[in-house]
Amino acid sequence: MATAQEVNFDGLIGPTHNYAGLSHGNVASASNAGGASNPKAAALQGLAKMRFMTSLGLTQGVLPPQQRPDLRVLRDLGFSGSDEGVLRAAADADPTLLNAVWSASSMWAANAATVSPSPDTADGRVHMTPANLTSNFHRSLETETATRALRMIFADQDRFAVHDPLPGQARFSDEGAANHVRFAPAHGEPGVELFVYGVDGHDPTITTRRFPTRQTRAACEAIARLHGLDPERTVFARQHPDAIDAGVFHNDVIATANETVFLYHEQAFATPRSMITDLAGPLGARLRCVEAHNADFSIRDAVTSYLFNSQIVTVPDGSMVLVAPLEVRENDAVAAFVDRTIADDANPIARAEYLDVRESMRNGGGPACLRLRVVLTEAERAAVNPAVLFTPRLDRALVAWVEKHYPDRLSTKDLLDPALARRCLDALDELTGILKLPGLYPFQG
Ligand code: SUG
Repeated sequence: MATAQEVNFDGLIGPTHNYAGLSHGNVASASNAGGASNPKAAALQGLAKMRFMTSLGLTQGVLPPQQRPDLRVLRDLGFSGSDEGVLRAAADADPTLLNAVWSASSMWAANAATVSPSPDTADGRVHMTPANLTSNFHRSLETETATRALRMIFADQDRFAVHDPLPGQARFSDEGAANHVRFAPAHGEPGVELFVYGVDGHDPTITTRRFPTRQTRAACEAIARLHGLDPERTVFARQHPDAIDAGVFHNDVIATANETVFLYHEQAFATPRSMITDLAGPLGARLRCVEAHNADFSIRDAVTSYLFNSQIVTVPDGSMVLVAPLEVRENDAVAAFVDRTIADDANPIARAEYLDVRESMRNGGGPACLRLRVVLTEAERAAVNPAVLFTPRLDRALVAWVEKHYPDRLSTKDLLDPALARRCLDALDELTGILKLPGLYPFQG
């Protein structure tokens, strides 16, 4: 068996984390809009999560936050004058523009890119396509720096191919790994990649009524082509429109997998039976489906608890651990389902662990949203920029950096403060020294 492991790269939660209600169709984002956030607590929760994952014996990486606030964007939109004047004028014209340039949304690294590991690709390299995130303005602003960061971290072009994002147009709307699931008997073996989309331009009659779809089939097909995937081992499936209308804005809110274990809700997909048949083609009897039924808990419970946004990970003794948000334990029906799943020997999930990522959860981001999975062989891992791999030393450096720079309260009126804006950029300048990503940010150019 090839020795490869899944490395999770978590988005470091930036100093401007706030609740702006920017994501229509994301129930948590809408319901917490305008509330005060705690960026320091958020970042420390994120670091505690990374620390916990390494305590399981796993390798953990860090992805840097974005340049926020990004006043360049406001200037590109015609606001001019001093920084203070630009912030004020944007707020007067359209507060959502101001919110967008302060958003710390790049913390949800599952949306940074789609990743195909080397056993799956025609040229034997790890392929990544940064997501264009065209569905939401604030998220579309992440693409440029995310691409640059991935190219700096995975710089060895003999081992890694970081593509350009797909064209930034609705036809190719792409939200990255949040709508992509990889199965394999073991991480290092050839896998089967499942691409999940909300809308198909060739069949637009099946669509949502309430909330927007975010991922197109055309985007999924383009990524599969770019990554050189074997069509026999690539499956495309449509999200159930009713699920999206219930708040399942990404597939990772309703389904997840690890190796051959597939955990999903019966209402996740438009045609679940044919999808399972397609997956079972190459995976055969090894596929272990853990299907939650409406009788277990409703789709609403799935959205509020974020069970499916847990990370299922294989730990060094070969067993699997479900790393879930605390909200799962607080929902009796969902918690009972987890207990039944653990007790059932038909799947290898041996235990559940619960993490507090509440600051992120209030914007609709659970444990799995915060991470980008990258399966790497030992040689590939050795080629990654080592300064972004989480060690006790990096942990200490990042905790000290957060304690030094982060506000412990942020509300809408703070977004008009040019001094806070400058402080955030000073913090990011220091961060590129810690993570050895010199010149990452446009303001450093
Ligand atoms: O795109 N929320 C993000 C949450 C992304 C979660 N990621 C995954 N499911 N993989 C989004 O909707 C809210 C920002 C705000 O409202 O302030 C936000 O962007």
